[in-house]
Amino acid sequence: MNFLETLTGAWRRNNSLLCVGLDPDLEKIPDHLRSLKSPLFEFNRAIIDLTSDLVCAYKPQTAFYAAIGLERDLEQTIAYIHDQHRGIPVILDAKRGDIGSTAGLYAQEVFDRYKADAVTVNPYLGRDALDPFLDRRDKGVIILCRTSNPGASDIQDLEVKGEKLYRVVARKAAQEWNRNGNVLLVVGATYPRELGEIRALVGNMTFLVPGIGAQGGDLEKAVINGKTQDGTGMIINSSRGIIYAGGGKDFARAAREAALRLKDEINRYR
Ligand code: NUP
Repeated sequence: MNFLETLTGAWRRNNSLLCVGLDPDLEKIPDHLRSLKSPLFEFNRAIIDLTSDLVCAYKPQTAFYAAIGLERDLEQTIAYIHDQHRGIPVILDAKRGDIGSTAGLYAQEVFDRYKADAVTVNPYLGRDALDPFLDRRDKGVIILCRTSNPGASDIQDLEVKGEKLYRVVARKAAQEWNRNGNVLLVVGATYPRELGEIRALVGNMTFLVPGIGAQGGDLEKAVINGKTQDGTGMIINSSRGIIYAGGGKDFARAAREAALRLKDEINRYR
C-alpha cells in the first residue's frame, strides 16, 4: 500500500483526521523519564499506545531528536509505530530541499534510514531538488505551500506575474509535480482563508494542516474551508497541545483525553 492508501485506511478505521505531532523536548517531558536510556522514545511510546485508535497519522519533527543527538529515539519511535500499530502512517517532518545529488541522500535518510511513510519538503529549490522524493511512488511528499507561522507572508505572498507565490506552488504541486499521485501540501490552520482558496485550486489533494492548539489556528474555519467534499482531505496536526496536555506520571492518559477532544471537535465540523 502506498502512503495515501494507508492514510485513507486510517481516516476510515479511526474516523479521524487527527495527527499527533511527536515533538518531545527533554526539558518538558516528565521527570521520571529523563534518566532512561531512550527518554524520547519512552515518552512517545506511552502516547502512541494510548492514541493509536484516535489518529490518522503521527508526525515526528526531526529537530527534536537530532538537536540533542537522539536520532536513535526517532528510529525506535517509527519502528514501534510500524510494528505495533500497523496501518498508521508516519510523516517525518524534516522540511528537506537541496540540489539533486544531496536531495537523493536526504530521500535515502528519511525513507531508508528512518523508514518514514511521508516527508515534508521545501519547494524553494525547484523540481530537480524534489525529484528524488517524488520518484518514491509509495511515499508521500508534502510540499510547504502556505506555512502556519507569522512570517509566512514574507515570501509566500510575493506576487509572481500577478499571482501570489503560494498559489503558484499549489498549482505546480498539483499539476507538474504530481505525476506519481504522491504529492500533498502543507497549509497552516492559522490561514483559513488561504486554505479555502488553495482547496479551490487543487481539487482533492490532501493537506497537512499544522497550527492548531499552541499556534492558535481556528479549527472550525480550517476544517470547513480545507476539507474535501467527502469530509476528508486533511491531516490535522497538533503537537504541544496533545503531548503536554498533562505533565505528571499520567501524561499519556492526559494526551489521550486531549486527542479524543480534538478528534471529536474536528469531526463536528467535517
Ligand atoms: O507550516 C508549518 N507549521 C508548523 O508548525 C509546517 C510545519 N511542519 N509545522 C510543524 O508542525 C512544526 O515544526 C511542529 O512540528 C508542528 C506544530 O507543532 P504545535 O504548534 O502543534 O506544537
